[in-house]
Amino acid sequence: QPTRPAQPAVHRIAVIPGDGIGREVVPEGLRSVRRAAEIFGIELESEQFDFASVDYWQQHGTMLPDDWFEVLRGFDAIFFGAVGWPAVVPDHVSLWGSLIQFRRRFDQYVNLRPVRLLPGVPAPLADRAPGDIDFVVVRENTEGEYSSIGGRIFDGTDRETVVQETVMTRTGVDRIVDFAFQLAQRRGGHLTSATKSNGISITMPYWDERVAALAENYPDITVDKFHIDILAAHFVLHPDWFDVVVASNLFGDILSDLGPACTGTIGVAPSGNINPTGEFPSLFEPVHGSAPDIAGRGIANPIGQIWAGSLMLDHLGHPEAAAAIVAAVERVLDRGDLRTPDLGGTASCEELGTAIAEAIAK
Ligand code: GGG
Repeated sequence: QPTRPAQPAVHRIAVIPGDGIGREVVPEGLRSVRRAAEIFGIELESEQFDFASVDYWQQHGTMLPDDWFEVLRGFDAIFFGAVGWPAVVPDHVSLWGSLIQFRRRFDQYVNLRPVRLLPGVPAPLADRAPGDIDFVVVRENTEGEYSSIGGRIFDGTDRETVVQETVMTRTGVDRIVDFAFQLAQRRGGHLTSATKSNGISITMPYWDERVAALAENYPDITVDKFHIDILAAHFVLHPDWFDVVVASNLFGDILSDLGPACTGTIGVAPSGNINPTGEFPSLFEPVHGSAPDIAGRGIANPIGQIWAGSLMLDHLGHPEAAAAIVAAVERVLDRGDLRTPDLGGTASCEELGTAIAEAIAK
């Protein structure tokens, strides 16, 4: 992996709640991060920003201020909630105007999305035992199918035509696949690649070719590949097969919602948008979006955001504090008395968040 500079004594965190349930889960994530910092003697400073939200867009006509890059690059990490409020701004405008800018300008080319079946999840939601499902989706985060290259012509006629290009560069593919191989080496020694080279006849065969080329550097890793359609089926039927799954931007996005759904709810899933060199801040968020359907009701599951806080502390060089947060999540869920509605309970976001923060211990 690229070498990261030594971590500073005081970590500066930029907090961006964003939209919808992002504003409800971010305070709960921070509650656990601050509690873990207190227990483990970690010094944190945070500053909250109102941009990258639809409210900001309504006031300024843009998602971000002109100087966002200079402002945010001074932080050690970004703690992000969710973006999107389609009743006011089309989703592609809010996403491309905020999160995608962060990922690209800060070269957060790794999107790390762990999937783990947590204890205490009701059986009908996830018909497996903890330990059966434990893998990581490594999503390419700066190119691929997320591209703004294309266009539309003959608008409003029966010849209306739209075209959008997928972009894969050798640097972009090699660095994410190499990251995934190294992660597989530190975990179970098994890498799965998501492809669709039978139907997508230029970029996906190239992806497969680069995976095969890099595999030669890792003779100890077992590599398999599946077309995305059957891979999705295997996620549902055999989630225990997987250890590290590497995928392009779009396939990784889909798989990293499907994986946690197989563990009962996507409400628990975290996401680390990592700049492995440390030249720029990395960004930590839940996998879920702003969920306008439940926003404002105080019932969102805060675990995805809390677990994202654990990933952030790990990235900042505090693995014990990170592990203590995940252990607290597991303890509280295992008790079974506090669950948000997505987990079949009636607890509020704040009740579950408070209980988890209080359960963090050395
Ligand atoms: N917390 C993540 C979030 O707000 N996601 C909104 C979304 O649509 N994300 C798409 C993506 O991650 O590419």
